[in-house]
Amino acid sequence: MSKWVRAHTNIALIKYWGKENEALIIPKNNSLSLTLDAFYTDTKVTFDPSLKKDELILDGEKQASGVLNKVVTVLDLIREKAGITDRAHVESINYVPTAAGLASSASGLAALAGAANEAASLNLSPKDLSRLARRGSGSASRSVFGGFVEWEKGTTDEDSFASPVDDANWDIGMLFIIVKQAQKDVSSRDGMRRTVETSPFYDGWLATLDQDLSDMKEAIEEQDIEKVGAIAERNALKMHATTLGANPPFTYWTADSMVAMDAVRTLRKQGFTAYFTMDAGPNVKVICRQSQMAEIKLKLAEYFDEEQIISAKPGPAIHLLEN
Ligand code: 2P0
Repeated sequence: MSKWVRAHTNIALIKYWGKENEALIIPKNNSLSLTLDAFYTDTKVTFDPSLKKDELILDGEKQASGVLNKVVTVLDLIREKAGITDRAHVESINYVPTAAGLASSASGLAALAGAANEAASLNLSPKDLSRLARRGSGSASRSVFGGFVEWEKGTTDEDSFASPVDDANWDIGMLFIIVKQAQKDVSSRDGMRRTVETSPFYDGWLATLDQDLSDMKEAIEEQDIEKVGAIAERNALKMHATTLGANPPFTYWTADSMVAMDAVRTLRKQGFTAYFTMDAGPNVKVICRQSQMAEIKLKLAEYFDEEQIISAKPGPAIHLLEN
């Protein structure tokens, strides 16, 4: 039955960067993320025999069929499993502050997997939902769960999925610094492919990941936010270093990203718990204590407009909405 499903975005503290298998989206390494409450996607899928093609209405606007590749991939997998041949009408609403420039593939493809599962009455387990979301977008595999989540890379379609690590019900939060977009992004899909194929730094990145991951899990278990932040920050810097070695080289950093990273280092010198991470775009995310978030936000307002800074707390797993 058609039902609205909500999935929250997640930010990786140990990054996913590179695929072992492009078609199945099997990653080169395990990644670990925090699901957040502030950004999410609501989606409803309806299979409709009168449709000739799948269609997506995103925030009230019908999308061109050229941008539906990831959506059709997930719908085809559901159709195959359920023996459905009808095309689907997909309605989706992204709850991301206007002009935030935040990619929403993690929450978007997870919500789609959940909504398609409902529409096809497949009753998939969370694990199978994670595997399905992964086929749409790798990071979406992690948005099926709340709190801290690890995506186990696996080696096949069957054993590559995410699972919960910790509910994050402690004093941790994240501030998003939404910097102004300067130029067109290299998509994360193209960026990671180019890095794997051409960057001499890629092997160096992979070589340190097991250590980062086990240190991170230990830090989470100890609820040691200083340690969580420090590991996340250096993991992100290593990931971004690989892009500079690619051919042609590229970076997701802009001048404003550098200002934000520097502001976080200054906060740290002033005694705040604050560490940054960055993804395939210029925005900077600050790992901090929820209890210090208001004060840190004020400090960051010395560098950025207040509406560029958004607070987030740990968020829940994918779930059905009432109506
Ligand atoms: C992550 N990113 O772990 C990493 C860090 C960006 C930088 O996952 O090709 O949209 O659809 O699997 O999941 C963004 O990549 O890529 C991403 P595909 P996805 O969050």
